[in-house]
Amino acid sequence: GMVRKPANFISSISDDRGEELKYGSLTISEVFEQDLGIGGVLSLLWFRRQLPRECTKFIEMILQVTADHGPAVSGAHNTIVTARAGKDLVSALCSGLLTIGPRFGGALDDAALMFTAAKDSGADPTAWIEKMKKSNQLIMGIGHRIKSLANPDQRVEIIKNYAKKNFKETPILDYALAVEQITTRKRANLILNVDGCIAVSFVDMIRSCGAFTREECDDLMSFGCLNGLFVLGRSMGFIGHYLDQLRLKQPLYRHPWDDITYIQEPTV
Ligand code: Q5B
Repeated sequence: GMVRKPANFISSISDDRGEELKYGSLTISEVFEQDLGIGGVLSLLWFRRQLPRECTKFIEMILQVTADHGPAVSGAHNTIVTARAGKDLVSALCSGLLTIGPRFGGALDDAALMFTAAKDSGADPTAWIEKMKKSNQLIMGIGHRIKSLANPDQRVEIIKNYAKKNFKETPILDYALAVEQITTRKRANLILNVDGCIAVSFVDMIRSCGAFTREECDDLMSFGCLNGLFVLGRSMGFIGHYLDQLRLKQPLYRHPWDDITYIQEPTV
């Protein structure tokens, strides 16, 4: 009989072979007939399932609150400098995206892992913070350069309020808020930040919506899908900054000498 050549690739999220493109098992026509929106499409392609409306709306809210945070943040700054060096849109976007990491915008997955492990272990928030300090570990999802108790972040309020109102339970968010109560006593800017609030609320969502097993929830966190949400959202802002610089016909950027401290040390 015929011997079938083993495939080099396997894929399970989309299919363009038939008459109509499919996302998961839904044709692109069905995606529009059912008005799934960006949250529904993302759920099909990232999670291979149709999530309830309160979840797809939450995903869309995450993309909206992370879309931009002004020109001063690391990623927008890089995008702007790259645009002004005459590079193309993709290069400027990539240059911005490459700054997303543990300090800026890329703290979501580790925040989810840390707070979830802490809550699941039954650790008391005060004891857990002390343990983190002793092991010299920063708590991902805590702290902000400019946001603080005196200058609260409305994005965090929006996400927090939605999670509280729409998810069956929010134990990980509640734990993170208990941690924030303690860290902000040390410094007013050690708040639960936008990365952290999205991360813990997202864990509460996937754990309580009934669409995922506990193992699938753990996998999603370990795969980096939460940082993926920030990357996707903030790409909107970075592209905006790129287009803005071209519109404003900005010249090559050169950092002023008087804003650099030159340290003269004898060459060894
Ligand atoms: N301390 C965010 O630091 C920042 C601590 C901490 C325990 C912590 C810092 C941090 C964890 C990573 C994280 C996401 C680097 C941030 C984002 C998106 C954004 C950005 C935007 C947007 C800020 C001073 C003292 C030291 C530290 C202690 C600080 N963080 N202790 N756990 N997590 N957080 N990143 O203010 O005793 O004086 O030595 O790494 O969640 O990226 O808008 O800008 O939308 O674009 O520079 O919102 O918190 O303070 O690092 O000098 O620390 O606080 O140990 O203590 P800062 P540092 P001590 S949201």
